[in-house]
Amino acid sequence: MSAVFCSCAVTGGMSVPGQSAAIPVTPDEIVDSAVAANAAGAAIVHIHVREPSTGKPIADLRLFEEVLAGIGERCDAIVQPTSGGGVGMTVEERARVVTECRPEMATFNCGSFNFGIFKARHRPEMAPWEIEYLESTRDYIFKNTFADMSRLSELFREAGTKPEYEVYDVGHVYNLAHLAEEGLVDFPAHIQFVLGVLGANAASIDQLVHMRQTAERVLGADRFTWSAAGVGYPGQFHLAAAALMQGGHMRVGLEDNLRVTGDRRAGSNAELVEKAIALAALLDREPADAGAARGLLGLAGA
Ligand code: KMH
Ligand code: ZN
Repeated sequence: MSAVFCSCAVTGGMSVPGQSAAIPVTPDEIVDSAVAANAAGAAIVHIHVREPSTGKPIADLRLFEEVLAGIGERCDAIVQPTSGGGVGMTVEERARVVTECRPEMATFNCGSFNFGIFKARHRPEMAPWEIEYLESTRDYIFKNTFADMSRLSELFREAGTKPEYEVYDVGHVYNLAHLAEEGLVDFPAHIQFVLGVLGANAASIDQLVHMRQTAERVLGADRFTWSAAGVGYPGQFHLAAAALMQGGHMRVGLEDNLRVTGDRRAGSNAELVEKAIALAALLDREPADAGAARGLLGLAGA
């Protein structure tokens, strides 16, 4: 059985708390949820922070420090903060968690694109700012220009942080190849194929295969590890299963999807991780703990 690691995207920056009461908001809630996800089998916990009083995604360094330290005290998960952030944040704000906290890993977004979350249902429990946040994405571009990516590459290197390259569409693979040509990528790299965002590629098996094969062709098959993250339901589990079948790793979590089954909303991140880990066992893949995942990723703490 080949080893597979599971990431859990715990809270997110492109969702609002009124979408589900299960989304953790305060630092304590985010820490508890991440620790429980790790206990359920997630080797990596992907972290955003939110303003505690409202749940609005923000890039506050003190909150990141509190959450990263809180998780580190209670489990040995690979704690992977975002450098993607959320609506309205500048790239400088987004990068500060990397430069100041120097995490062993962080996300690195591989291109600019429309990122629409305005189709999320308006629920009675949403505050006015949440509806505005969702609606504002009709006119929102997730900005990751070549200048941003070059600068971020340098900052990641200076911090000693391994990037997880977030690739949402096939053109982003070519952006990553360009960064490699410029000498800005350290190999082996780690790619997260994030499929299902409105504005980028679809969460379908054929697109995952196409993007993986393209990455193998332009970067070299033995030069990267990869994982798949499907946004929405059933995309999250369809892509986890497809990744398991193709030798990749998987990401689940409330950042990307709020349902465990078609008729049941998730009560926690741990529930989503449990389902992904069960799929791994059914498909003869051995779940890796954080230590084993560090080895697979070539992280220093392995
Ligand atoms: N929210 C996502 C679809 C990041 O945080 O850098 C992708 C993501 C990016 O997780
Ligand atoms: Zn994220």
